[in-house]
Amino acid sequence: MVTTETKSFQNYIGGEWMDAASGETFESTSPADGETIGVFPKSGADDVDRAVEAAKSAFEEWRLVPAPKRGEILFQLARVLEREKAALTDLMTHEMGKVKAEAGGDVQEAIDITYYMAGEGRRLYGQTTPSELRDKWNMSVRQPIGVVGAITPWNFPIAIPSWKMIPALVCGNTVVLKPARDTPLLAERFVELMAEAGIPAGVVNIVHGGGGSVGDRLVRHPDVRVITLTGSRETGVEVLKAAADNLKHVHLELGGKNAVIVMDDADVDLAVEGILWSAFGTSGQRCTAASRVIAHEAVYDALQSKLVAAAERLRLGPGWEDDTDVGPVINKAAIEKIHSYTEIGRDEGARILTGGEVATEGDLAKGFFYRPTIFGDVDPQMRVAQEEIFGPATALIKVRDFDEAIRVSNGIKYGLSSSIFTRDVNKAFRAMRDLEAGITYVNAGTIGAEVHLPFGGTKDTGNGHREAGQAALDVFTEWKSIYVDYSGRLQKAQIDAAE
Ligand code: UN1
Repeated sequence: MVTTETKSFQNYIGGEWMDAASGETFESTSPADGETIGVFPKSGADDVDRAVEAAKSAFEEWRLVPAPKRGEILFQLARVLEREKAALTDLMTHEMGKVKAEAGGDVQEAIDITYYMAGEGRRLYGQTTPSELRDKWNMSVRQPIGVVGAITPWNFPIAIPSWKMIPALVCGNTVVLKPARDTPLLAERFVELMAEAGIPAGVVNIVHGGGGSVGDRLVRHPDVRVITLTGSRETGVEVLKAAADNLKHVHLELGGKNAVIVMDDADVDLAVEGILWSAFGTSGQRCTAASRVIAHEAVYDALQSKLVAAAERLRLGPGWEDDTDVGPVINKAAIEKIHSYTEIGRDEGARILTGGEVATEGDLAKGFFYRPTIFGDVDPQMRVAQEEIFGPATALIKVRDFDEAIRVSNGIKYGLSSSIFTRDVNKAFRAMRDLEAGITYVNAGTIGAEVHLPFGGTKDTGNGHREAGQAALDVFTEWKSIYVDYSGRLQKAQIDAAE
């Protein structure tokens, strides 16, 4: 699939493909073997301004296209994505690095949300409600907001742009997408397919480049009314501050430090499978990854030995090979950060039960491979138990009872995903109530959110919004309340009593 000769790609603005105004470029390379995937425009403020202008003028027409018609175009997009699933999956194993099954899942999430939101074109329900006065009609309707700036990460290079763009579009907004610099080709392909499916010129625009230039201008541009970002907590805070002067709507999806709780009555083998999948799937590069395991003391030793043995059986390799369990991490900075946490954990007194090193044998030396790492004897306050590592590493914490497990699980600044393995229905329901997180799994790991439920977190994971499901509509629409008086006289609410 990926070309042997380096291909150049462009921004898509107002229905036209074009280079950055500066003519500068950057390369996308594979984290698995360093292969060059393509050359992309390194854009700046001028390019963003042009894209926002295109999106702003396209909004005037797109907002008037009947929502069911917008939905029909999205149904077509879903079919195009299905047709391209295998190609996008293969490209993802090369450009982002995740393994084939997970890359297919990433594309499938985009297909799922596209079908789901396309159907929303025939719903987008508002409310009607009686008036307190006679001969008066009250209703509320959702209205599009305008230009949406979508800033997306590399870890779900198709799924996350889809969660942001597709609901924005069905609601009648237009979009400027700034994809992650590590996965520009996947984003570019996605936008190409959107154009093929019939999304009109200017309704979707893509501007490649860095956060400091493209992202910052998007966030500050007065004509961008909504910013939706998935990224780090630090970036989220910066974006929120930068958007404050223009009182923009800001939707933030930030970090996680998610825990799996394993109680003394749990099916330990099932828990091991769930932890392995949640901690080392996508090489731990999910905001929903299980980077902590909180085990009841009665099962701690058994869980630890089974988990370590299972982690050591995982095969590292390029994502496109069928027998690979764990792919590379995204880039050099990532592998350095992950390894620095191994050092931090060691210094803090955690035991490195397995992993803790860069994998370099054979062809692995060409990419950024880190051995699945398990820290043992971890104290809940250690940095490896508090900070997001975003790599294949998880910290084992021993607790005495259920209450302590909940306390430790909640004892972090983030609140994205959470999980408990137990056969006790009472404990399961208490956990569902008391875990401070946007997502709780019972007898499953911390990953695997489905697109028709709200996705997002509490505390420092975000700013109170959710994407996916019906909740996403609240990010991309503004409520309007409409009162129609057909009495033929002036009636005053709160003052005139209806007889
Ligand atoms: C993310 O890591 O940013 O539940 C999103 C999951 C996926 C989405 C993860 N469906 O892990």
